[in-house]
Amino acid sequence: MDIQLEHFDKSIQQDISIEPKDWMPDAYRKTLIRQIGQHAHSEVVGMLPEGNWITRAPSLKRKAVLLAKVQDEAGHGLYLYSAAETLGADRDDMMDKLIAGKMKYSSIFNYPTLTWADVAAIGWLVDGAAIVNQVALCRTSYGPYARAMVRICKEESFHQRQGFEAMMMLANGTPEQKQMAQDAVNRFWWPALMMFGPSDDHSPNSAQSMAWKIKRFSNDELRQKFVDNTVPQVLQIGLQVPDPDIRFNEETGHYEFGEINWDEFYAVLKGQGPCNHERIEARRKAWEGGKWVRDAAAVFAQKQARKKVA
Ligand code: FAQ
Repeated sequence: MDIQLEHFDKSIQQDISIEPKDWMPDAYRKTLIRQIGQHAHSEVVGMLPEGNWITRAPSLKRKAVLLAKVQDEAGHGLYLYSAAETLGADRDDMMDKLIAGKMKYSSIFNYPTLTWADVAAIGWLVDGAAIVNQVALCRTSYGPYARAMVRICKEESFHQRQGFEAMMMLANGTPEQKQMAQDAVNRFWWPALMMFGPSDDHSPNSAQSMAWKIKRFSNDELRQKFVDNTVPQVLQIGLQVPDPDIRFNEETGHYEFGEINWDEFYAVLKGQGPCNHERIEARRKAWEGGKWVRDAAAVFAQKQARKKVA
């Protein structure tokens, strides 16, 4: 066996993290660029549905919290683009691919935020789902990705708590507010379950990613963990899970849940979700509109580098 491959396999087996300068199989590098790139795009596209409510937040406190949260998501995008760059990915190329529809981002951000309760639902359910996935990624085999996840998870837990608190306030408010909260849960529950990806028997990348310890748990395992964590929270604030099949199984200690609408999931992935076009258009405008800033920053960096040499 090739000595480099043998060393890589041994590191994976022994849980020694793979670092940017280490030799790694091309397919491992490619998978990581795909996953980290998609993850970075999700963080940045994910700013759009909530950003939509910054000017309409119901109080100064909610506005300040939302502003901080949306800024955090931009920061997460930056760590993740940097992590992808350590693998040789080029940021301009990743952006071009996102805008051309050649790179994915999380399906969840193709749904609109129709009311303030939807913003609470994103914090609570979407960040809640993201944390379940990302806590597992803190032990992913590629060092820079794992380290980025540690910091991101700390911030995501604040996001989840603020979303839960905002939703709890609505659920305990007037009958109209409670209904608004329930409607938001109805809209976001199933798309949040879809965030974990296709079921294990339809997930083409899982087996190899698990073998490389990029993924530590399967899509279905993480989805189940999210359901088990979240159903009691829904019930605690007096709302209902919009799934007639939800039921606690005393024997397994897990909640059983109904069938996900996979046709909807794949349609969203193909660009047919309610906001796919709008999201990509917003990113295209921001990318093109920000060109002069990137150009100016590049010239400044060159000048600074020349000064150092001189
Ligand atoms: N949406 O074989 P698998 C956040 C794709 S962060 C779109 O199972 P894999 C923070 C998948 O890429 C949310 N595409 O793939 C926040 C693959 O595409 P391919 C993002 C999806 O990679 C909160 C194909 O389907 N988090 O929310 C989705 O082994 C609030 C086949 O799937 C991450 O990205 C989907 N839901 O497992 C921000 C976490 N699911 O091969 C703002 C890191 C699957 O055609 C506000 N990523 N696909 O290129 C992962 O853990 C994995 O990539 C999975 C998918 C689990 C998402």
